[in-house]
Amino acid sequence: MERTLILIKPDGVKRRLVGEIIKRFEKKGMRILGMKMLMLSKGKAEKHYAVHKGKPFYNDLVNYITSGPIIAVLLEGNRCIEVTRQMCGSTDGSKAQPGTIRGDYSLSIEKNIIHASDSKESFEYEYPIFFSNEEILGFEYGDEMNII
Ligand code: 3AN
Repeated sequence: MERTLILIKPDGVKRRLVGEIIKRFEKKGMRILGMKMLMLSKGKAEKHYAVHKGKPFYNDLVNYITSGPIIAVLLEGNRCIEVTRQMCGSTDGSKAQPGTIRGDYSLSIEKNIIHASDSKESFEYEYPIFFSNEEILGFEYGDEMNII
């Protein structure tokens, strides 16, 4: 079963959207295998966004993601990497489709509420920045047949 990582960014936390966002993934049928609230260190933020190093928005991105608490959630579900990305919507909240998280709650390309891994490779790189293997709880929900 596929896994992915989402981060609710400081704007999502400060705007009290945590429950609203997690609710969407739960109702879609994804399983939460790990979840924590944390202040990201600069070093970890730089590692997470290493692919963007050198881009004009890189410093602002690192400063923003470290500016307040974030929520990291490790999800599991059928094709959940692509499904999660679709549910987040386009990077720029002002262009994201209504009905998506960014389309419903953001007008900004920088303060766009949520991060979600964009590939299996990105997930494998990103999740250890936030979770140790012991913090990922691979239990059975027991209701898979109702969802997939
Ligand atoms: P996504 O989060 O949709 O995968 P990426 O990976 O292209 O988007 O960019 C990572 C993050 O960098 C975005 N979530 C956004 O916060 C920020 N970002 C991307 N492009 C820009 C830009 N042109 N100006 C400012 N921030 C940007």
